[in-house]
Amino acid sequence: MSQESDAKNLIDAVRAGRLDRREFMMSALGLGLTVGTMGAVLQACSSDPKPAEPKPAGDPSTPAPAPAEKELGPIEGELHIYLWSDYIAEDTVPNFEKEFNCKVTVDTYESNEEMIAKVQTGASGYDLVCPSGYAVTVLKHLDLMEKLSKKYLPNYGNIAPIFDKTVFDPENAFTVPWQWGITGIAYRKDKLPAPPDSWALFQDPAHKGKLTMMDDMRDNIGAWLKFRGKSLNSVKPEDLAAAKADALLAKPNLKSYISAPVKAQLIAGDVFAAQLWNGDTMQAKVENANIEFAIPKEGGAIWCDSMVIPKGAKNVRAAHEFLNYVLRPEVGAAISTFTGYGSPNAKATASMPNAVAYPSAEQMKLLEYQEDLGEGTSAWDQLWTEIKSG
Ligand code: N2P
Repeated sequence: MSQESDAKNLIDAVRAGRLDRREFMMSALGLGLTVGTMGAVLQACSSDPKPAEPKPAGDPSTPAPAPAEKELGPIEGELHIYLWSDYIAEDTVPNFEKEFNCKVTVDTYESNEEMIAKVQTGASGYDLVCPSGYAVTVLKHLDLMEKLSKKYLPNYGNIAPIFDKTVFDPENAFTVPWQWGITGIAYRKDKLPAPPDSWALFQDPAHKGKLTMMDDMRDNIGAWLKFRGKSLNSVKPEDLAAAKADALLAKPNLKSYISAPVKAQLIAGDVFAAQLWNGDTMQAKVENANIEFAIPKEGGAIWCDSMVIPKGAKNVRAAHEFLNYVLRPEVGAAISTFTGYGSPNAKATASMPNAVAYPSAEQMKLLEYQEDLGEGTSAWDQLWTEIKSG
């Protein structure tokens, strides 16, 4: 390596806070850099413009300064995102790459549990992941998230009040809300005699082999709990036993347990009705106008997914830049226009002619937010294994 690139690496390390001045001098000497080069490097670092600091207190009208936030280095050249499938507009990443000169990879998953398992290894290599609310709580208990440095997120204020300081992140310390949505039934109106109004549809042998339910423990068992008038967050053994019996009653009618990828089968007409999320249903409807969405009379789930930075992420500044970028109204609007979900970004929603409206108080009576099951999680895991193998 040339002295120049050695010096550049060192500048990056000092700026990113990975090296203090003493460590810098030691490394520089070890690399055989000349005193002149070392001086130039230090000068370059000290003349690096720093992001604005919060205003000092003193003026009684000035709010108290926010607690010190982590100073981040310059934007890295890469960013690795782990996201639900079909959950971002086609131009979101290419436009970011161009503007920020940062190469982005996006891998996809189909359930929170799949994502958590990967993050839990501690070596996922991802800089951003997108848990649902209850999964944020799980990641928090496992201490698997980095705190956000808000000074790099000036667009955070675009978040709508209802998604600001959520129950799963009351201080807005870890999450940037991404999309919200509802779990219900996607169906082909040209294949069913009437719009489905109950989860009982999946227990009706009339449509055997043409039905699917989600390969997602929380949504699947949650639906059967709602079916019997129970909370979809219940951990009571008797509620779970009833949910298992209902799930097993439906199982012979199901073509498979499948989540977002069922869209292709709905479009083709191989599946007449599928437990699915509203936004993915809308994506399928773009391809086939016979596809509709219904919320069963017994109710369904409502959720909000957020972006978070997993502990140990390598490209933390790039992650912040990406989050601040998607918080721009036009970028947020493009994402929700593609996904068919609701945007938690008030300015994005205001700019969209066909934005998904947040449910009214009346509609909310049918819906319930998913919460962390705490110690009940292992009973659910066990039940889900029994249902799938039963
Ligand atoms: C993926 C939508 C995922 C939403 N297409 C699940 N919370």
